[in-house]
Amino acid sequence: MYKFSSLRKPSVYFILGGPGSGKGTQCELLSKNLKFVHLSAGQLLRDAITSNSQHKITIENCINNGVIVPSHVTINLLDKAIFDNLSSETFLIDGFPRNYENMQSWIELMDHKINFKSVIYIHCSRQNMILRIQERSKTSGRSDDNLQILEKRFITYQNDTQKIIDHYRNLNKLIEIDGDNSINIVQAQILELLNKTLIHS
Ligand code: UP5
Ligand code: MG
Repeated sequence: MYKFSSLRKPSVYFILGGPGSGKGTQCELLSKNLKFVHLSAGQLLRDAITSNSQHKITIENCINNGVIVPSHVTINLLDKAIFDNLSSETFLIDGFPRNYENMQSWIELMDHKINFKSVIYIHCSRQNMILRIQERSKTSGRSDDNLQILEKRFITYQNDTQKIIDHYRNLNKLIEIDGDNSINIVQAQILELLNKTLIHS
């Protein structure tokens, strides 16, 4: 049973950007500053591997090849994470949708249940993204934090995810942020632009 049926639909922002652009870092800060709930699609998939989900092998293969997990798997995890969590009305979905299949399936399965707000796009130079992932790889324990898989993640990002970013830009639903700045400056820019869009919405 849909828990929000008699209440307002949960609001959703998508956060997109390349590997290491700062999506997770900024979402964590936003969740503290604005009391939004941060849902990292990538982390939900990594958790599904750890908990031996029926899709474990599929997810592992995709992550270790830098390609995108079939939409029904990711959307099922996101759906549960949103509707099992009644602590907030606003969710930041980090790292999704990454391709047209993700976006179309989301529209089909989820759009009627949520209130889509906009996409926060953190753009960042490739050089900075590589440096950050290299640094993070020392402690992250992530199987995809190595140069070989990182290259594949960049290819997927360029071939698939950039088109989704362009799509939302054309719809005038994209909040663009310069992710090459320091963590605090990036956060301040996001907060400023979110405030503007909230005032005008
Ligand atoms: N850092 C962050 N911001 C900084 C700044 N402004 N200045 C200096 N340093 C900064 O940041 C990375 C590192 O940089 C951190 O050490 C941070 O301190 C520092 P982080 O915030 O973690 O960057 P993020 O953009 O979140 O990078 P991440 O590697 O998580 O992005 P990816 O998009 O590559 O990874 P994700 O976890 O989203 O997906 C992993 C894989 O899961 C995908 O490749 C794919 O196979 C699969 N996936 C799907 O199939 N479908 C999905 O919907 C989602 C994922
Ligand atoms: Mg992340």
